[in-house]
Amino acid sequence: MKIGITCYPTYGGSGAVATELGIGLADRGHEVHFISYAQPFRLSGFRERVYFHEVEMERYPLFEHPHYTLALAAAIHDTAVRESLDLIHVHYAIPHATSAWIAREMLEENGGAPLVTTLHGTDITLVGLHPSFHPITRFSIMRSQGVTAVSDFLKEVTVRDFGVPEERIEVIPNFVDTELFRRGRDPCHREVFASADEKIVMHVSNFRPVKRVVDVVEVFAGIRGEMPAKLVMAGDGPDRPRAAERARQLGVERDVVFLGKHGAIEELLSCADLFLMTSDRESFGLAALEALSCGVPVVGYGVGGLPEVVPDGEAGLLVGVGEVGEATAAANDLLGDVRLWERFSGAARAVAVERFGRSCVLPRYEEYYQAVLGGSR
Ligand code: GMT
Repeated sequence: MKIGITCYPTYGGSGAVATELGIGLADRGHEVHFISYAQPFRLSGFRERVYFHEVEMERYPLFEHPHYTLALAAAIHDTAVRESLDLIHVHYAIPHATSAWIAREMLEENGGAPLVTTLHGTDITLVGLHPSFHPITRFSIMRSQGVTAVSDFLKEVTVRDFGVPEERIEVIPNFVDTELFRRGRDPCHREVFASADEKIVMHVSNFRPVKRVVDVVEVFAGIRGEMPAKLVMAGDGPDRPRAAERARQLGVERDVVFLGKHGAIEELLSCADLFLMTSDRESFGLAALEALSCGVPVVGYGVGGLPEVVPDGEAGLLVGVGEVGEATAAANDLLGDVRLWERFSGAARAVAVERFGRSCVLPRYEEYYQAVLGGSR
């Protein structure tokens, strides 16, 4: 198949999944055309059958705001015609599904490649819910020939809040490259962050308010009170200064490293002892899955789709939102008991390999594409 993929190219789960999907499809013989305003952050080096089309943005003094939605529609249309795309797959509904719908309307005369929209999270649970965006988000979803959601939770919320018929949404979970994300890989930077007797606690996110990164620091301070440990914070975003300030207030700033955005998270996760995810909403939690794949148990808030990814009491321990004390106790239990940690670590890896491995999930997309192309969706 010739597949066009549109996603956000910046650091974030939806862009990561879309890119890994495109790479995986190309490895399986498909031709993949990424269409976005910048090269997706996980797309590096030359890859056979993978192409990138940058969306051109015309600047004109009359336009106070750049018209990305239109520019993207034009780029999708252009790519679909030039490359004879069989299918267009957009990740994150806003504005990608709308741009792709416009492109398809223009394509009618050229045969019209069907559109698949994958819902990822805040496109449904936050941004799309805003009254000004709700109707156009629903419209764009309904006009997609195929719709997938990354978790049962996200499907349920889409049915409930957007009135999309249940049978229109296929749940295809996110996946992880379990060969890349694995324990003990080389290089691994354990000794850079911690001495042999110290535990490494890790958090990876875009530091937006939804991630509650101050809670991460508070849980870590509770761990640090019990044992030698370091907290590695990877990523960047608006709440980083608040997290740094909280670390200072709690007297743990010397044990907390803020790395900023990092292009090779697998080199960090592969030597972590515990992953913290304290989001107040999370439709899936890709970073948690990548941690599991590295045999790193997860402690976090059991909201949204996270319990579908992290089996509570098996590969991680999940508590209620804002229950910092409970999360701290859970983290200390896991880190303070080697046997328990090893059991959880083994289960974490098994969950990632058996349920969310690339080779399990990629064929589901291929089958779904075939169903959409065959008109049975
Ligand atoms: O929805 C967002 O906040 C952005 C999005 C992204 O691009 O990172 O994250 C969502 O999609 C990820 C990939 O499917 C999921 O792992 C995240 O759980 C989800 N974020 C939220 O639901 C907050």
